[in-house]
Amino acid sequence: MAFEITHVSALEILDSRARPTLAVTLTLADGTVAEAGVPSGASTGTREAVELRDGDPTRFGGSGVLTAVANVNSELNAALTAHPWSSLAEVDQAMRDLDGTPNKARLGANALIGTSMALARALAASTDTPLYDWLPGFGQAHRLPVPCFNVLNGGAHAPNPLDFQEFMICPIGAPSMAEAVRAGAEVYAALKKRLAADGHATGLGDEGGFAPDLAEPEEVLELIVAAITDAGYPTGKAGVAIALDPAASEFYQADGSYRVNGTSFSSEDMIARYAEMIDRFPIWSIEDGLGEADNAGWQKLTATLGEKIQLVGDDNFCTNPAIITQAIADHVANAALIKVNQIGTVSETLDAMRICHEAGYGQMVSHRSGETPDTFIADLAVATGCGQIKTGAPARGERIAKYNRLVAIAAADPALPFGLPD
Ligand code: 2PG
Ligand code: MG
Repeated sequence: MAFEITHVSALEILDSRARPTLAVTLTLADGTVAEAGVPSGASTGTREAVELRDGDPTRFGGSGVLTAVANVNSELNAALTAHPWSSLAEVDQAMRDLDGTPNKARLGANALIGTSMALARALAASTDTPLYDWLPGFGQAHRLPVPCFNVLNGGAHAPNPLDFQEFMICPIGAPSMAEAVRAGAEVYAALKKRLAADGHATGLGDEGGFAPDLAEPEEVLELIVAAITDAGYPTGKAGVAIALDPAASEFYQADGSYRVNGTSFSSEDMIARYAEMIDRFPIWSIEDGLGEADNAGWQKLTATLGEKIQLVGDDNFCTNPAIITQAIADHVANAALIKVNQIGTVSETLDAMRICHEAGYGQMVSHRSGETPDTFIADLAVATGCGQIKTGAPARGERIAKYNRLVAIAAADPALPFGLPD
């Protein structure tokens, strides 16, 4: 499939946290125009590809992205329009070569991922194919993913005393995409009622989940279980289960301890606490249960709980194929979080997912805490058949855009299966 790119340009736009990000527009020679909005994280892994920020304190407190925008408009536009191409992977590799650094620090992973996403979208549109059908998978059949709704926010995403970052409800037992989204919304509404009845604030954190002044994770889990029951759903994998992202790197201390609600815990203490939580609550998945620097702790965590639940690597994996390959060899985790901007091109994201698939590791496609209404990740989850996605609460436009896209895909293609892969 030879194709020509005639123009690539970028614009500095705002993300859902009022921070600048890029909108990239790409035009093919056949006239197809496609756009992509670039996500941006707050609890970032140290080995993520570099999000290029201007550092000019007179604009957006230094977080402007005009340099990355200029890199798209000048260097990337010149390189990508210079000659015909044969595949997305070829263009992604050419962008990496042009950047010339191991972590996309020169041109910016934000410049590259926006361009890569816009190109994938343009190529799909130019052949009149839905993006999820066009994206090259790796042998897993297309599948609608279980949506993991982050209904209660803490950590770096909310100004409350809660150290754990994300409490997600996952309607694994739902019969369809639409019913899963409905369950998410109904439990969310029930949780709001519970919180209000208990005198807690119902203001929202960055990902649309409630951000009450609660500090103990177990207290939150009790409320969520009550809300699932209030909404009339069974708890657990047959109905609505719970996933956690403590984002433990954020409360990992220099002395190797974890500080949760003012108390210090060793890695072993944290593992024991998770084991207790799993016994008490219908938790099926824990992401970043330990910090990215605590590889030995991660190995113990995996050996202790890896047969019982899904253990997802995020800050320690960074959607990086090489890092994930090493982690698989080290028996760290049994699943990876997949964030396109963590690695910086769509092709490398797909590589990371393929490596996980081949090793029997799960893959959870993910948004970032800073988002735009872009719905690329919804199609990515369906294309790869990974069976799971987290993209925030069933609230706030930039979050529900992804869930609504999944509902639309399900309606357009009723033969698509829903749920976790077998
Ligand atoms: C995470 C993400 C997304 P951020 O830790 O998994 O929920 O947060 O985008 O801030 O890294
Ligand atoms: Mg995470």
